[in-house]
Amino acid sequence: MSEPLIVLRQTWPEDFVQRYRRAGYWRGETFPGFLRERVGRFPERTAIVDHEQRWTYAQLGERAQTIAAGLLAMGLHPGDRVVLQIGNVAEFYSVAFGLFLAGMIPVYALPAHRITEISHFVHKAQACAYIAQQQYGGFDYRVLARELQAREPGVRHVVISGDAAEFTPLESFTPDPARLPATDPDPQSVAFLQISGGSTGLSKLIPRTHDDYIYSFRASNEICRITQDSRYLVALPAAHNFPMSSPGALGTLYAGGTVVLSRSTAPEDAFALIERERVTDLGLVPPLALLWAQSAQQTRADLSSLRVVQVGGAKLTPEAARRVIAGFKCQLQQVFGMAEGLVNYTRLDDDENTILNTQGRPISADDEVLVVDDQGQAVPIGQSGYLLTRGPYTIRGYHNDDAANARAFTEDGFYRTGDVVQRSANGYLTVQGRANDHINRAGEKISAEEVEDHLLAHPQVFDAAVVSIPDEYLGERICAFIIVRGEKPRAPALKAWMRERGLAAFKVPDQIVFVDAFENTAVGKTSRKELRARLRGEFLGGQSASPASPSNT
Ligand code: OOB
Repeated sequence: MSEPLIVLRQTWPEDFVQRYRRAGYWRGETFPGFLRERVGRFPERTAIVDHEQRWTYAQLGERAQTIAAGLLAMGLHPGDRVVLQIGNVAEFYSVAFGLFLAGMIPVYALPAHRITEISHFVHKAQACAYIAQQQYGGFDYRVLARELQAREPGVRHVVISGDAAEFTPLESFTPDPARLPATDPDPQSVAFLQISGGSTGLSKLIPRTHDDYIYSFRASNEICRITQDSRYLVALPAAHNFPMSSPGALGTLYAGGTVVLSRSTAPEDAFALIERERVTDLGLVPPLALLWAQSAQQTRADLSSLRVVQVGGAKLTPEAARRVIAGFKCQLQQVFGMAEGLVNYTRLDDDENTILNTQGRPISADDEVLVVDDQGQAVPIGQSGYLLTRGPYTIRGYHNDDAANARAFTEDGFYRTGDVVQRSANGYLTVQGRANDHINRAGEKISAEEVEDHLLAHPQVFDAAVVSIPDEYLGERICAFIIVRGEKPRAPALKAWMRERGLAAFKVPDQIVFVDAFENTAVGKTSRKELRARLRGEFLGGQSASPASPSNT
C-alpha cells in the first residue's frame, strides 16, 4: 500500500498569491517542466562540464529520469524528503533533477557537513533517504552514512555514487519511464529544502517552492544577462544558494547555457578551466575573489572570456572591490542574498561608485524592504537599521520550526534578516553588519550559540563564549573564550575533539583564549549577547586582529 502523498506548502496569504501571479512572477512553472522543456529545445547543447565529462541537455535529462525511476523502484515515494550531499560534480544536478522528476524533495547539505548536521537535517525534515558520494574532498561519506543509519532509523535508504559498499549504487539504476509520476507537482508546493546559515542555534530548513525559486533565477538571468551563450563556473559549493540560483547553475540551465564545475577553489585550477571552457560568468565569496584577483595579475592563463565576476556571501569593502576589478579586468557585480529569499544585485550598467560602495538593490519591484530601529520604526534614508523584507521569493516561515518562526518573522510576514543596512534614496543597500551573534567566516555562516553548545559538552570546559573577530583574510574568524574545569586542555586537542564529534570543520574555532572568569558578569544577569560583545571588545582593545590561517588545522 502506498503512503499518502505529502505536499509541503509555503504559506503566502491568498491576496499575495494573486498579486504575484498577476504580476507575472509566478507562472506555474515547475522543475520537471523546466527540465523537459530545455531538453526538448537544446538537446545537443552542452549542459554540464565536469572534468572530462560533458553532458548534453539530452543526457542530463536521461540521467535524471533514470535516477527518478531508480528511487521510485527502491520504494521511495513522491513527497519523501531526501538529504542530498554531493560536491561539485555533474551528479549533483542529475540527482537533484531526478528527485524533482520523482516528486521528491531534496534537502541540500554542503559537503563540509558532518554527522551532527546531517542528523539534524534528517530529523527536522523527517527524511527517509540519504544520497551521497563514496568520497569527495578526501572524506568517505559511507562512514557518515553508517553512523547516520545507526542514529536515525528513519533513514531507510542510502544511495551512494561510486563504490557503494553495502549501500545502493547510484549507477545501478536503470531507466523505466513508466514509473515516473504522470503529473507534475503543484507549482506552489515546496520543491526543496535549503539550509539556513543558522543565526541562533542549529540550522533551519528553508522551504522554497517551484514558482518562487524559478522566478528568482529567471529574473536574475535578465539582470545578469545570462543567455544560451553563457558559461557559468561553479567554484563555490553547488548546493549553496548563491552558485545555485543567483543566477548560478539553475539560471544558466534555464537559459540553455553551460555549467562548468570546479572541484577546487585554487586559482590555478580554476583558471585552467576558465581558459579551456571560455567561462563567461562566475560567483565568489570575498576571500576567494581577492585571492583569485591577485593570481589573475600573474597568471599566463587566458581569462579574456570572463564577462562578469560576481562577489557575495559576505561584505566586500570598496577597497577590496577595486582590487577585484583591477585583477580580473572585467565587470564586477556585488550580490547580497540569502537562502531565505531576497537577493540584491548591483546592475551591470551601474556607475562605478555604486558598484564599489553598495551591495546592490533587490531583484523585484515587489521585494518590500524595511529598514527599522530597535522599536521597529522606519529609519530615515541613509541611516543604519535592521533589514526586514517580504516578497515574491522570500519565505514566510521555516520548515517545521514554530519557535524560530516567531522570532524570525513579523506578524505581517516580513523576514527579519538580521542584517544591519543603510538604504539610499534609489533603493540600493549597503551592508553595515549583523544584528545577532552569527559569524560570517568567508561566507560560511556560523551560530555562536551552536559552537558554544558543543564546547560545553567537553568535560574540561566549564563555560564558553564564542565571538567573531575581524580577520583580514576570512572577513571574520571564530574565537572561543573558555573557562576550564580542572585541568586545562590543549587548544589543538580541543579543536580535534570538536571535529571528532562530527561537526563541520568550518565551525571549529580558529582561536581559543583561556580565561579565568567572565568578569563583571553575575551569572544569569548578563545576557550571552552582552557577554560576547564585551569579550570581543576587550579582545580587540587588547590586541590587533591578525589574519588567521585559512585552514582550521
Ligand atoms: C548567501 O546566502 P546565505 O543564506 O548563506 O547567507 C545570507 C547572509 C545575509 O543575511 C548576510 O548576512 C550575508 O549572508 N551576506 C552578505 C552578502 N551576501 C550575503 N553580507 C554582506 N555583503 C554581501 N554581499 O550568502 C547568498 C545567497 C544568495 C546570493 C548571494 C549570497
